[in-house]
Amino acid sequence: MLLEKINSPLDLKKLNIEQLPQLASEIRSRIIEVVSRTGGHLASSLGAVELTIALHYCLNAPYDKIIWDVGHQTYAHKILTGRNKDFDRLRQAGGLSAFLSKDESLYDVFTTGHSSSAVSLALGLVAGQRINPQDEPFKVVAVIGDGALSGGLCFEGLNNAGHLNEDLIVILNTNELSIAPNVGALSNYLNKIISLPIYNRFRESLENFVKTRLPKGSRLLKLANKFEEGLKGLFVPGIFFEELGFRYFGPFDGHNCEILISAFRNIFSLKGPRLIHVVTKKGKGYLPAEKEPIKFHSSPPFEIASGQMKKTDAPTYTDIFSNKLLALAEKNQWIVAITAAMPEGTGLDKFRDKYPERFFDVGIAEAHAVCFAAGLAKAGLRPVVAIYSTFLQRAYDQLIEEVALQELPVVICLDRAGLVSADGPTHQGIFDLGYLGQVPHLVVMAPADQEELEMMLEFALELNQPAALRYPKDKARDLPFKKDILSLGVPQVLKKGKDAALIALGSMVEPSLEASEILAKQGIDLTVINSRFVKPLEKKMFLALIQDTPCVFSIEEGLVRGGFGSTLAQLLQTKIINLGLPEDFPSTASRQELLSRYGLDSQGIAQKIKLYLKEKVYA
Ligand SMILES: Cc1ncc(C[n+]2csc(CCOP(=O)(O)OP(=O)(O)O)c2C)c(N)n1
Repeated sequence: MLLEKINSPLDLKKLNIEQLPQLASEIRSRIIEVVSRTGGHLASSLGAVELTIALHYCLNAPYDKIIWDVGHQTYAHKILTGRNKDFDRLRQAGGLSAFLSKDESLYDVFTTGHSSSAVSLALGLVAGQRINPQDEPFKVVAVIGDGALSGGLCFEGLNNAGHLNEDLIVILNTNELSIAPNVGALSNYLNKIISLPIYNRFRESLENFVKTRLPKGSRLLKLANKFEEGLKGLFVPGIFFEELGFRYFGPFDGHNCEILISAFRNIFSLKGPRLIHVVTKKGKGYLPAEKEPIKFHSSPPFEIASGQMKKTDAPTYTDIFSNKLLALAEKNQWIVAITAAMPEGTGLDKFRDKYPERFFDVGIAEAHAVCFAAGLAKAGLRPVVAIYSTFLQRAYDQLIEEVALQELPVVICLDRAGLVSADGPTHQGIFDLGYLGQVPHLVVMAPADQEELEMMLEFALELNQPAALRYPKDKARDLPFKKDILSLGVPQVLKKGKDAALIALGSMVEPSLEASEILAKQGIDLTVINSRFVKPLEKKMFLALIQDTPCVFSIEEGLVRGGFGSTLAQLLQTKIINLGLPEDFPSTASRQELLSRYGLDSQGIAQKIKLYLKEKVYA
């Protein structure tokens, strides 16, 4: 076994190039074995094994910096940079992070998880190095996928890099897929390049001819140079990147270490912005993932022999949203659905299959998704943008300026709101209550269970104003209380008690009801209120509900600071003890572990309330 001897990229460099295919195969087996138990981003990581080996073989990391976009393709990077032993505990509490973490390894330059930022980060490092030079300059390589390239941020970085003319190296790893099939004009363009590598050979011959055969300084050379430029436009595959100011190299076979290493050695020694295009296969080396790369993009645990995934059949909130939207779309032909590259994750795949002409996958372009939805709404449609809470952060400005300010009836459905399992700090949906709570004209709701989710989606689509609803990545609950008809800003009282009132939001309704049962056994009698709305809130109604209660608590699955409870306290001008999350980035763990860590499960809630009522201590 070669892998056993490798504890750092220095050990990797002791191998000769002929040994690298065997190492790649050992790394693949290790990745498949671990991810089959832990779940994780299998297909992208399998696709990037040789690329990772070649990069570490040619660079001097961590001195040289590799900036991986997103970080979901970095399992081989983790294994080669001293984390092979810990790799068994991938995505577990106290184990290795799902993406990259600056706190985990010196080889992870930034903590990342959101797409399309690598070029900007890398360019900042290069420009920074120019102003603050080191004794020995370090190389900076950004590794991006064709999916990342559909994000505007990536273009902004490339545009700026060409202009600054810095020594930046970008590796573009194309595999025709984002999570779902990659979309957009640029994706078509890249596919054309891949299918016609002859162009590149033509370009090389042309360059060689111009440089070697024509006398320096001659008119003929000048003419030929002009001619070469003109011809490039016709024949050079990466003309798009060349026009942006990059030298384009490729496409190279991204699964051939020898080719990659020879190309990297040559190209890394050049100057200026360079883009190296490598072509890989998602899921490479594991047949089930090669066949179904979308399913294996981020997979739950699976059986290695069959590729069968170990999934529970219980419907999730995503499933409930997905089915309800279909039912509503059947009755209302103006409903259209938009995703930013996550049709499966958001549950919009069913809508896509049934109403392809009313469905839009805009690529990893959240800002555009929300802006585009505003345009659709202005044209008389009822757009539903389904998006993960954490990724809506990318589109905050568009939500304010293009949706709310225009008072357009766009419905935003925030999946993965609250604490999320395994993906770690970059993917927590814990900021939305704060940032949505600030937006004028926006109605914000959080369902307590699946029936309420259905009611809220229907309600949002009937409103003639912007609306958002948030729900967690979890099994859908079916709580046994009869739901009142939804009315703007109006809460529902679920249980009356005399000792304290607990105003719960969305996912916190169930553990609050359970906590009230725990406390009832200890002689504490709680009122439990399901707020349903984050905003607007019917002030008089809330005041009436809590007027006879000596103590009031709020609870939310989000940051307390600037969140639901603190806003409620401000609105009611009364003291409310706010339970929720501290101002922090929750580290990797399962959702249940995180809820318990922050006292947001039934036991934790009961304990906190009891402590406060008995000793006036807020812990
Ligand atoms: C801002 C943002 N939106 C969505 C995602 C979810 N996401 C993670 S990886 C990925 C696809 C990336 O595709 P690509 O860059 O081509 O890499 P590949 O997986 O194909 O190697 C997406 C959409 C994300 N991480 N960040």
